[in-house]
Amino acid sequence: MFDKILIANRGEVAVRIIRAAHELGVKTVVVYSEADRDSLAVKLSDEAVCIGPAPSAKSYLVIPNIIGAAQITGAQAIHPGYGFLSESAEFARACADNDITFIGPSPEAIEQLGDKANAKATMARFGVPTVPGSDGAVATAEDAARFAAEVGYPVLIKASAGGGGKGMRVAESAEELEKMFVAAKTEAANAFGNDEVYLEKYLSHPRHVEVQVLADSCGNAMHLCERDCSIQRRHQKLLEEAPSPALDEQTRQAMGEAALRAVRGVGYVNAGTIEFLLDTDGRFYFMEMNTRVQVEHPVSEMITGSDIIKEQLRIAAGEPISIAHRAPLSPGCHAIEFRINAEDPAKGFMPCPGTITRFDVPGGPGVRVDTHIRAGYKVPPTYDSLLAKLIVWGDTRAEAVARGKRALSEFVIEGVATTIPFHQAVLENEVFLSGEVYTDFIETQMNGGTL
Ligand code: MV4
Repeated sequence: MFDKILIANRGEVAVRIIRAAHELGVKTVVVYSEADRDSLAVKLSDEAVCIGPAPSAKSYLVIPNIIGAAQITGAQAIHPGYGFLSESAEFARACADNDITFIGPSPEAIEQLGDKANAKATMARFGVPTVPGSDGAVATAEDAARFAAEVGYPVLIKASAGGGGKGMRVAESAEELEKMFVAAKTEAANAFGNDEVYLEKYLSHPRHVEVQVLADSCGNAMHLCERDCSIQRRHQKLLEEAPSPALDEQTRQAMGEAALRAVRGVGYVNAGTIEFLLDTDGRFYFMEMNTRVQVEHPVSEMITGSDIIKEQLRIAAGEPISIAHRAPLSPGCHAIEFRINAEDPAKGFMPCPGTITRFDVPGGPGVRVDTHIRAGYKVPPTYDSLLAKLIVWGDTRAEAVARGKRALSEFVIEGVATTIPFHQAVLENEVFLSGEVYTDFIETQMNGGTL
């Protein structure tokens, strides 16, 4: 195991990684911007290095500053967390070039899976189900029209460099296709500097179900069941649960096996997530693979009794996954994560930076709070608005829901508006309680989130 690692992140995930490292007897260095000087991560870490001013383009995204901080402190490995440089092949390569272990997959894997058209074509070769479409980039509007005629309208044009919903266009008919093709290409060029697009049959009312995977360099690959992340607004997830209320045991097993074919096929090592769309007939299709640890990883930890961050450290150190002997895992309980953001649901989830004057966290059985916030904390306007993740679990979904209601009512945050009232409304919603949630749930069942 490493003696010392550096954490190239901030907020709750920096704290989460420090805790895992300390439990493994690994010392930590955290890098921080001037805005995060008084953060909990800086307080809990053995060492801390300031790497620049508040804007992330001048601190958390500056590769030479982070590599330099690792070198001067003697950190042997870097955990990138999520966001920032976590899916930068360039950063993973810079680590390798400086004899620092990147706690994540290889730069080649990040590159290969970061290109969505390529990732999809690769997965299809390994027998992972994919949405019918172009299975690779489409160069011209004529080619697009040919694929669209084959699979039938409506179709979705997606950017190869996209992901998370950016650069997508729906074409309802042949008449619309050329216009949407050009629009998607233009948007992709502007957003990503890469105008490559591919085409898929558009699925109506899908669910977003993703499988957490772990693979080590000793030949073990396993999955930690699935998460249902259908409750999103404008591609921002707000509530995630595990297992998915939409899967029967047979589909769960088939999805897990498909995820493992993907992992073994690409020779993937470390933690990752295979995203699937689940259609209304219970068929699932590969969407994207995320090559980082995700915000919602705790729900998988709670239903499988695992520690994904510790496993990431073991894997990066060349050790086997400690729970490999328990595979295949099945869900041991039901967990729900609520993202508590400094956002005002009444104002279209507008970010609300400001000073937290009171912060009383819930506790008791089946409750976990991952946060970097304390009373008196000033939420900077510079970064994402995630204040805390409330994770609850119980033997059944109903028990997890009851715990969620109880814990949300105990949670007191004053000084800024938060998403707590939104989550309380979700837990009273009959459609949510029935488990029939689709990616348009907030729009169609919750008035867009405006309470
Ligand atoms: C789709 C789709 C319907 N049909 N693909 C959105 C994010 C990106 N990763 C893929 N996305 C979608 N792809 C086909 N063929 C609908 C979506 C989609 C969506 C997916 C997951 C979660 C929320 C979503 C919200 C809108 C659209």
